[in-house]
Amino acid sequence: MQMSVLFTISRNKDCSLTPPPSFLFFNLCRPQTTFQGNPKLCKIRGKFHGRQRRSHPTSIPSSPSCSSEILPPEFAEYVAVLPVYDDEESDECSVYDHTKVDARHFGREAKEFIRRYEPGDCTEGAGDAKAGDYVLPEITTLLLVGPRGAGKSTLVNQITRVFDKDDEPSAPDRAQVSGSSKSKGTVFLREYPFPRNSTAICIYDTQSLSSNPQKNFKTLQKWMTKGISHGEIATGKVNIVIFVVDGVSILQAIESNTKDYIDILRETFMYPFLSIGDDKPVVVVTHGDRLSILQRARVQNELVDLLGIPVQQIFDIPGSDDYQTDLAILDMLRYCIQHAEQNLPIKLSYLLEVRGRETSKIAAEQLMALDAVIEATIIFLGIAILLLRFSDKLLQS
Ligand SMILES: Nc1nc2c(ncn2[C@@H]2O[C@H](COP(=O)(O)OP(=O)(O)O)[C@@H](O)[C@H]2O)c(=O)[nH]1
Ligand SMILES: [Mg+2]
Repeated sequence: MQMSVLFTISRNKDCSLTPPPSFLFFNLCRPQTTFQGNPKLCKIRGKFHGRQRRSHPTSIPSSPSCSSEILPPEFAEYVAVLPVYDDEESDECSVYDHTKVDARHFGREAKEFIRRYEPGDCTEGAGDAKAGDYVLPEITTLLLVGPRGAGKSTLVNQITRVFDKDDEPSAPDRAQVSGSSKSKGTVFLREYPFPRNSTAICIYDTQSLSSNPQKNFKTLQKWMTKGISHGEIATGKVNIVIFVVDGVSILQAIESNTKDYIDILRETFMYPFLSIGDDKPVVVVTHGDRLSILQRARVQNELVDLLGIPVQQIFDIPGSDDYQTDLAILDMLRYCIQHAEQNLPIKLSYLLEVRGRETSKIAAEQLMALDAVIEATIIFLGIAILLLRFSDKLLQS
């Protein structure tokens, strides 16, 4: 038996939490609930991934970085030391243990990151720009979009529960889930800050998309351009869209070759107003608890091909209440926050200041060049005068 340094968790310059290597391993083996740390299950997913060569690096694309500030203790470098066994069987066992430990730490850090989050936390350091140079939202707004029954309201309750587990374990669900004969599901837009008392981040549950894409586009365009509001609460701009789809329906549609369902889904997902900057919506696949591991992997890979997004932008979040699902939720939220901040607009005053600085730099360079020309001319004239005087004297003598 030997001892080995296993992983570090640190806050990156771009404000992302670096999942420990074994969490990446775990994360790439989505769906998390059943894949966690099990190399055999990862191999199953690998089979599908052979086809999917365009998957992007797991790290978030470079975002405006968060400066070289001294990190708060909870983001401080963490090093765990655990035993590693030599034989192959023990290796698997140890990878599993390590993955569990890694995942637990990642989960804690990610939860703490969201609890402490303030709009602008991840913007500092892009060029000279500071958080104050961006147009910061009062509250960062995530918008849930998806077909009826996809699980949008269930997801709101799951997100709330992840934080309620620490704060208020017996608190009731907030969003109305459809399915019971009494409930019509979500009828109006509803705002849900999370954690419940947050003033920094909220998620909007929406009425479901209809089977008429044109009608959907009209509503979506209104929400995305004019902002959304809940009752009399001030209207807010959407910072990122989460597209929720039911994995079971997708699989059924693929297997029965039901093109209509898939086409509407794709068309709606690709609707330009749902993209913010270059970011297409984040995808959450629900109902994984009703599918096998192979089927879940297949749904994810089909979505990669269908929607043209990297697998890291697709989160498998089944309606289960367990630690691995909580991790998947936290990972998805962290991704949403980072991407929302990357697309914040820069203030006009900052742009003018930068333009002014550039203009005066160019003017100074031009002046210096002019200065050099004048100096050269003076020297040339001086030499010419001296030569003329000299030749004059020669002629006189
Ligand atoms: N088994 C399972 N059921 C789910 C899941 N997500 C949602 N549901 C169920 O699907 C139905 C519709 O969910 P709801 O959240 O109201 O969908 P919405 O119309 O998109 O808001 C409800 O009966 C939920 O309990 C999931 O991941 N797994
Ligand atoms: Mg609903």
